Amino acid sequence: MELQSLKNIAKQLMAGNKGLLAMDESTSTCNKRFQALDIPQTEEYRRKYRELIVTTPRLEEAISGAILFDETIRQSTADGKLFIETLKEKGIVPGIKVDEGAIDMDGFPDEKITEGLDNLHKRLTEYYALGARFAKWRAVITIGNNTPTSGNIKANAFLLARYAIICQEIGMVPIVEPEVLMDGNHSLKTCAEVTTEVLHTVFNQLYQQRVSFEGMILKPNMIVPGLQSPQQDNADAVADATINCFLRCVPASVPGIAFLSGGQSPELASERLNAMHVRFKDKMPWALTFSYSRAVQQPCLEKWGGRDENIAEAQRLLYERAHINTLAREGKYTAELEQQEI
Ligand code: 5MM
Repeated sequence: MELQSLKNIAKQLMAGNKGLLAMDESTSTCNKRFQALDIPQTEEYRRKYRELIVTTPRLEEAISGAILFDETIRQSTADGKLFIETLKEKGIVPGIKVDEGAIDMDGFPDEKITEGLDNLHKRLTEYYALGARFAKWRAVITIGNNTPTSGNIKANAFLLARYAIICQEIGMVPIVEPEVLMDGNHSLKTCAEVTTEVLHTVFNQLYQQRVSFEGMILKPNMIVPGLQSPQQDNADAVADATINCFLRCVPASVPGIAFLSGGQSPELASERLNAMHVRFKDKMPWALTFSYSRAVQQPCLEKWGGRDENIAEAQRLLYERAHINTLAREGKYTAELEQQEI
């Protein structure tokens, strides 16, 4: 492992005011999103949609890295250029989702465990040869009456750490994504307590498995109340809870933190990222940005709807949402931006 080259990749991913674009929906997740909009759930339509994304004009002004899925990394534009080549030409670093999804965890009712460690070294070696320079693995933690259990948190953290050290050995920056889900009626305080426990456990496991913190990126949830909670705290409260938790749990040697959106609306995901930068300017040791899927893609996907005649406007909406998040990363987001056409 060349630590300096991992650091360079991480630096490129966290550069300036840019963020990451998660376009790594597995076939079943992508089909679910297509089905909701009556878009045909075929490989060709998934390809068309990913072509729309990677060929979006000016995407590279807002996006530093794009996370692909196994099907997507092998696909090409209609005129035969591999998506990965299109991204590289734009200066966007290609990445790859390598977990194989979260399944029910045997012995732990209502909890999930992520699969994908088998043959991971071999799979990563192939992805590296294809041009991917970072990877992503998502663990899912559920807040419920009796969850999460420490057994579930530890098992997920161990897998994240094994995945991360394998990536680093191959020369790829691991994005470590422990997601505490927003589902439930729990409070902001409960989300903070659970996220704190999860992050401490994950960083302990990363340390045990000899992962270099300097050569990784954390992709966490924001600390938010459950979607069904009667008390929906404002962006300042979310910002304070989130960054105070990270200041306690995330080592300063980690170069970057890039949030998932987790089902927040595009507007809330931008407003909350912005509040963190406004309230903690110069107080954070790591770069802090976005790695959204739904909160960047949703308006674009809805506009496209599977129709060629909508591609240009859908691409404009994708760029607009990515651009708004670069402003949030600078603490320059305002609600008025949502009314303007960018
Ligand atoms: C949490 O999901 C990740 C971030 O997306 P959001 O910003 O929409 O929350 C995302 O990268 C996710 O890991 C991929 O979409 C793959 O998910 P599946 O469920 O298909 O494995």
